[in-house]
Amino acid sequence: MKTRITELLGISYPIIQGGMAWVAEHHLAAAVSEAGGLGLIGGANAPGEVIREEIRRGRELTDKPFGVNVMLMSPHADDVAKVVVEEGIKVVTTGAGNPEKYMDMWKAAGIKVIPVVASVALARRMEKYGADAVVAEGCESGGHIGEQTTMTLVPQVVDAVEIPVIAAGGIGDGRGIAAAFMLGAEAVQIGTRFVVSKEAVVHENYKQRIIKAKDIDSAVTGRSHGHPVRCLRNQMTREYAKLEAEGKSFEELEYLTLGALRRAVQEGDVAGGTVMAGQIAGLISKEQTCQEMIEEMMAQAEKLLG
Ligand code: TUI
Repeated sequence: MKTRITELLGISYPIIQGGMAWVAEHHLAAAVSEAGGLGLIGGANAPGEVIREEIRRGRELTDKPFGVNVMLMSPHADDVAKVVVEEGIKVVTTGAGNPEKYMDMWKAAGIKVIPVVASVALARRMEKYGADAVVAEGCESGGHIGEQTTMTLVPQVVDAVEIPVIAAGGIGDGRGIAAAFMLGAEAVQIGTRFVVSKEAVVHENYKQRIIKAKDIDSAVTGRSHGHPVRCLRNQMTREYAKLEAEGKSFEELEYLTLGALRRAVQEGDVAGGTVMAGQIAGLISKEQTCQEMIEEMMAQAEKLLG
């Protein structure tokens, strides 16, 4: 399946891995790139020097290129934006904001820039500013989300821009990939399924929580403050929702969740921590290597697309 995205990124399969906070570290990024997709190191809230080290460790595991996701709400976004240039990274995706102020610097360094967008307006703006492609991410995704679903967002973005579109949100198997292609996407971004990959350095409790999840197990918190985040329902989401309903400030709620994602991913506290995952968690039933996942998904998608 050759598309403008496989050509642009020099990858064998039109699959990129989501830049998931705490999960998308160098082992996962290297494994996805080795398997023929594009792996990504998630900048999340980490300082620039931590990401520099992650990039260098990733390079010890693979000769294939991988990218970095710059999380624009991070207090360290400026530093991470510079580190990717200094380290010679060739593909950057961005999330949770507008990356305009970094675009000239990245383009001058020959970096392919692929902003994640949740609206047609931002997709158009990114094209105008020189983006090479966009990821159109629907609210089926885990983590920080927009309002549009993948089914509605992807075709509207495809019609609005000339650059290639990568679909994200709710895609976890070959049927999802085929559906995304029918909507006009030229690649997909997959997050939740890769969390349960053998190579992901994620606590077994977190992986099992995703594997056991049912269709309706996720909840969105933070809508009242304009920062909606999708996670699997637990003691943390219930407490957050209760305090949000009581009108607690964004700052007070941030304090509650500080460190909660790391606690879930690294220590396995899936009751009191934050378990970010998309709605497709209900479909995911087993741990596999990244290569097994990618080959299985591509075989199914190719059969469906004929
Ligand atoms: O960025 C994501 N997903 C994320 S980031 C993240 S780390 C985090 N943790 C706790 C709270 C907040 C963040 C976890 N998951 N996806 C890409 C994405 N970007 N989805 C939606 C957007 C988005 C939303 C609004 C992008 C731009 C935007 O508006 C920008 C503007 O200025 O118009």
